[in-house]
Amino acid sequence: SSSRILDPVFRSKIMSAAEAAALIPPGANVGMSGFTGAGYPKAVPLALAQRIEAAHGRGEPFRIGVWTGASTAPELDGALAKVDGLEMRLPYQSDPTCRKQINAGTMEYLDIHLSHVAQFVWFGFLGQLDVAVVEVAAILEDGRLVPTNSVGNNKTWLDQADKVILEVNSWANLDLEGMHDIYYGTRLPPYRMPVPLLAPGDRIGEPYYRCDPSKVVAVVETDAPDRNTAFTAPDETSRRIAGHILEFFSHEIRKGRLPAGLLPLQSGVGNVANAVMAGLEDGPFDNLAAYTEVLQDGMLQLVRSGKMTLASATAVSLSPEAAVTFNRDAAALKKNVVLRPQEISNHPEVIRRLGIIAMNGMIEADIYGNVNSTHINGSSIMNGIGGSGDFARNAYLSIFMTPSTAKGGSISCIVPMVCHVDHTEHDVQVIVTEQGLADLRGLSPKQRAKVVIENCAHPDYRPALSEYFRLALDRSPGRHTPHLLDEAFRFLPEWKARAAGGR
Ligand code: 0RQ
Repeated sequence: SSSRILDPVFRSKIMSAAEAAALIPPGANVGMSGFTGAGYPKAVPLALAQRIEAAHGRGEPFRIGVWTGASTAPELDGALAKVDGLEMRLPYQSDPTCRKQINAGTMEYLDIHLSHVAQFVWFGFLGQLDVAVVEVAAILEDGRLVPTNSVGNNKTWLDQADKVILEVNSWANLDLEGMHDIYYGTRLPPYRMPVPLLAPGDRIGEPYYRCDPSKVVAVVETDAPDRNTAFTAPDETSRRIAGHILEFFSHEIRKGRLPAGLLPLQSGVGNVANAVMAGLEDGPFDNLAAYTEVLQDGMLQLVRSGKMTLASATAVSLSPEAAVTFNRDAAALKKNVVLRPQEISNHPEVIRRLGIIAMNGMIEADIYGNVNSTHINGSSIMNGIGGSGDFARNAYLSIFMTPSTAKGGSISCIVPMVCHVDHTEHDVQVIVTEQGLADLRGLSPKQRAKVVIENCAHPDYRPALSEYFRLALDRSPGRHTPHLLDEAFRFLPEWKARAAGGR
């Protein structure tokens, strides 16, 4: 694979992953590539984990801060968490070992909007970035870098870090060259200019990262596939949620509020999102486009079948099989797929201009339309807000979806009051469960409560929710958003346990 490292300056820095990891000191802030299971460094984090473990074995403290695009893979987050090497992690993550440590209070976690990360680093809000560890597909003669399957914050890491470690992964198809659009027009306030992107497929930057060669301290060669999680086939619940959404789209077209080819779609990851994509495959809508964060299996299928003509994202998030075929077919796919930095894929200005239809999963919603995407019982993190806030706040239509119950029906995902708010009632227009769809546009809080309970709550929980709402209407000191604060959380499992025990 050294044939992929054409610049002699970079060639002279080739070394092993262990030698490269030795250049990362304790306490460093390290910006790593990686967005979902795509484009993360495959070798240096593992070597660093070994180094940390050895240091801990000698009784020496060794932890680092890790900044990424979003979630990564077990070889990065998992490996570093298992050796207790993470002092601070940002932004979105979904690794089970990290989750355990964060919720035990032993790892700090900063969950910020994905579009904010790069600018926060440029603003100096997050402190100094010491090292960047970034995967690329090739280094050209003039030192420009060909990105792999995710862009994330890589441009910012390469620009901002004091030291740069590159991993050149020969698994990545060289045909990826030309798929990416790296925007170098960002300036800091007050000198910012409009982001000149008027359609999802517009290319406003360059296909390569730039990197000052004098900062490069190591180049490591790898040959390893991305590791994404597999999808299960859409189940009945997901298919019903997808069905309600597709019916809603048709209704909106009839009302003249959506064009026949819809508007550019954003869709989160997970089985419900994938079921919506599968539904679109068989649906009546053509010439679809996506302006989204991740390109998942269902969306790739829409591109392959010609139903979707353009998909813009910051990363691919494909099952292992789809990742292999995406890599294989990169030459053909780059006509229809653009990968961009996450501050552009999730840019509020662009999302507002293009009129995105945002579809995201959630943990729970309350009867007034506030949405919790991140917390269990108000205090434990599940994953993080990811890009859901970037899209929901600025979308043409902001849709949140969930099964009506969780944990085998023992928890209602429609509650009187969410125990943690990620998306306020002001940012949520549509709530969907397998029971039905609540269109909250133009409704007051009291009107919203009625439709959410009637259309979205599971029949087992509808009477209790209606009763809560009735009592709140009767007894709440204010009648705009009626609430009984000492009653609102009685849906929580703890409350139920207390109630069962005869409180
Ligand atoms: O846990 O598997 O242990 O049972 O939460 O829930 O129903 O499998 O749904 O995979 O779509 O995840 C909000 C977490 C939904 C996700 C969330 C439990 C449930 C299960 C997962 P188990 P499901 P999904 C842009 C968009 C934020 C980021 C985002 C997410 C687990 O969508 O992280 O939107 N979103 N990014 O049992 C207790 C409840 C529960 C509950 C669900 N009410 N109480 N547990 N669960 N509801 C894309 C990116 O940013 C990459």
